[in-house]
Amino acid sequence: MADDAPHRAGHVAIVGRPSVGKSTLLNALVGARISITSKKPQTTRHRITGILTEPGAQFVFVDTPGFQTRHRSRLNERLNRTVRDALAGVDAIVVVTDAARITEEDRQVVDLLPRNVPAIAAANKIDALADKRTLLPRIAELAGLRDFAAIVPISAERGTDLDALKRAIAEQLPQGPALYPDDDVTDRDERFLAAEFIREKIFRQLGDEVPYGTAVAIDSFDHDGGLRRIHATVYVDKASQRAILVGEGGGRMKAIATQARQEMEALFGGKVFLEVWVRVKRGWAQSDAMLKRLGY
Ligand SMILES: Nc1nc2c(ncn2[C@@H]2O[C@H](COP(=O)(O)OP(=O)(O)OP(=O)(O)O)[C@@H](O)[C@H]2O)c(=O)[nH]1
Ligand SMILES: [Mg+2]
Repeated sequence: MADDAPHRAGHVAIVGRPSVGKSTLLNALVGARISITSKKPQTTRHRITGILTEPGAQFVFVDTPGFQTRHRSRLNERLNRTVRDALAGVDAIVVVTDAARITEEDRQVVDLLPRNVPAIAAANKIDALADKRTLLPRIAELAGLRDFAAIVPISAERGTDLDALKRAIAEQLPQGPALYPDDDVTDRDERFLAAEFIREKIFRQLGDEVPYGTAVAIDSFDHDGGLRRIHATVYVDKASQRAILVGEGGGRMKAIATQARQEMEALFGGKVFLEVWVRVKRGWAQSDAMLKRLGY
């Protein structure tokens, strides 16, 4: 952008089916690990903003849960509603897909988007393509789904062509002053981020079943000089999940808590004391009261 170009600022929703790399992209764009990521689908359960301030523009990116249509549960209905709500009032939308294939779920996500908001397609994970020539038919396929303002192949993990993506987004943002102070990176507080880091380590360290049966609540978060004292509870659905999560002699939970604490200390910039309890709460994912308490 030329020096005399008008300043732009706006909200940009990042949407897509589960596991395409939305949260990895948010973190790469913002340059900080604020949104948790893992190989497992539906890692993200909340709307999270990541703020990027550049000389000519401020981007307020909104990460969302993977929109999914296959498994029905009360939690999934809420996740999908979170995606729909996040789309309201944004200035632009980035639809993330996997550069290797366009699926029926991708089509359903595109169909969900408001017509009057400009959308940009980001075909992610180009680093994983064995043959780059397969990109062209994918781009043609994407172009058939909607009148995208731009289609940009990227690798969120490697940071490839994120500048091109940012330029394409900036063109769609309204002119106006910054919306947040220029050193803000997210609208979420440390309490929220602490719970998310615990959930990330559970998603990364455990097999397929247990992570989906868990939710994390922060019971207390106190400042004691430079030390943060955090007490958290991990809710699980069944006693068998509790046993797996706690591990022999409490070893598994200890490892999860240690990794989560290190992540918190890096982001918060200070020492953390973390104590985590595991409690069985049958049917928490089907209970409106519990879901509300957990912030879903
Ligand atoms: N090879 C490759 N892998 C990537 C890239 N971006 C993300 N991934 C991987 O894809 C997996 C899913 O990434 P996430 O960022 O958690 O995906 P998401 O779309 O936020 O997933 P949900 O929140 O579950 O919907 C992780 O294992 C990432 O490391 C990329 O550019 N290349
Ligand atoms: Mg995510």
